[in-house]
Amino acid sequence: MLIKTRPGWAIRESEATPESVFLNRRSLLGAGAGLIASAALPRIASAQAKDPTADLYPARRNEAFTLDRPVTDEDLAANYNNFYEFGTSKDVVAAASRMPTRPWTVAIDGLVEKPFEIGVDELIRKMPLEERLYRFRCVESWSMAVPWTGFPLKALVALAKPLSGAKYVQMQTFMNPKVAPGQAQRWYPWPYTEGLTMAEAGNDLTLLVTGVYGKPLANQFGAPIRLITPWKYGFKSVKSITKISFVAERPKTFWEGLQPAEYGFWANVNPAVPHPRWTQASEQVLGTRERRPTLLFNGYAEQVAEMYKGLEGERLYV
Ligand SMILES: Nc1nc2c(c(=O)[nH]1)N[C@H]1C(S)=C(S)[C@@H](COP(=O)(O)O)O[C@H]1N2
Ligand SMILES: [Mo]
Repeated sequence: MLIKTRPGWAIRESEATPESVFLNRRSLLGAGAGLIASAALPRIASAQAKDPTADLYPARRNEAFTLDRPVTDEDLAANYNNFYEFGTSKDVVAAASRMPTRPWTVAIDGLVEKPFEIGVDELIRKMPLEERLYRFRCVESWSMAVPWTGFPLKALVALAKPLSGAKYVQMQTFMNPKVAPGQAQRWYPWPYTEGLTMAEAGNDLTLLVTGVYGKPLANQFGAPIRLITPWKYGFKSVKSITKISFVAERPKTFWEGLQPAEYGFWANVNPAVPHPRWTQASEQVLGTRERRPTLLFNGYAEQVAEMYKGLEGERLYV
């Protein structure tokens, strides 16, 4: 993601280049990039086969969630990631593969009946896993269509038994600069933090995701568990979650902490509200030459618009 007041050290060529030019150059390099991708695959594939929950995949697809476009090629989606803990380029596969994802516990704390920690495998086996096809829209204005596997966040909320004072759910990524070199860069407000209102956390669309493309999550996608809120810009979808806290106050999120004028708490997709430095009216569909008009709430208005009634004074689309 681009930050406005970035000093020289923050600029990388891929960021300094307009996205469309970068993508085209990438597809021109197609053959070479493909070789790199397939050379990386066997190791990733075997790591996923060893995943203690591998037997749960592929999960049953919930046919209620349909797409208006083809699913993005797996090779492309798995090699074009934002995961700043492992660098600011889209190529984080190798660095992220060094992240140990077991044992992994998720702490549930804050305003709940009784705080607890749960091993991620126990959690995954308790929860109703299903596959859903969702559109995914990054604030940088590229988009994908992805078959995620996971369970509704509301199932975890039920398990957590929040108290009535809980108004928001805060979710955080692990903190370990030895594993994640990006976290040694102190000017970022680590650990990566995101949040939702209780209403958003309880929405049917809101998923905790543990798999993709019919397999457990590969590390670069945010293994072993990450959020997906398909009507919001991708930066809300926090990866590699270790802590879920029920809180009374709106959490300060990672990107908000870095650049509040450009990235806010709500981050709902809206083609009519430009980013301060680029339009959000259309999106580059990854893997194609197509620019498509962006849809309000990324096409999920029917399921989510109701939640924002009465909040018109908020910056809902930044
Ligand atoms: N912990 C963490 N979560 C993160 C990010 C990150 O840098 N660190 N990047 C976000 C952004 S900007 C996007 S677009 C999505 C990318 O998800 P993907 O790589 O699975 O496509 O992850 C989001 N979650
Ligand atoms: Mo993003």
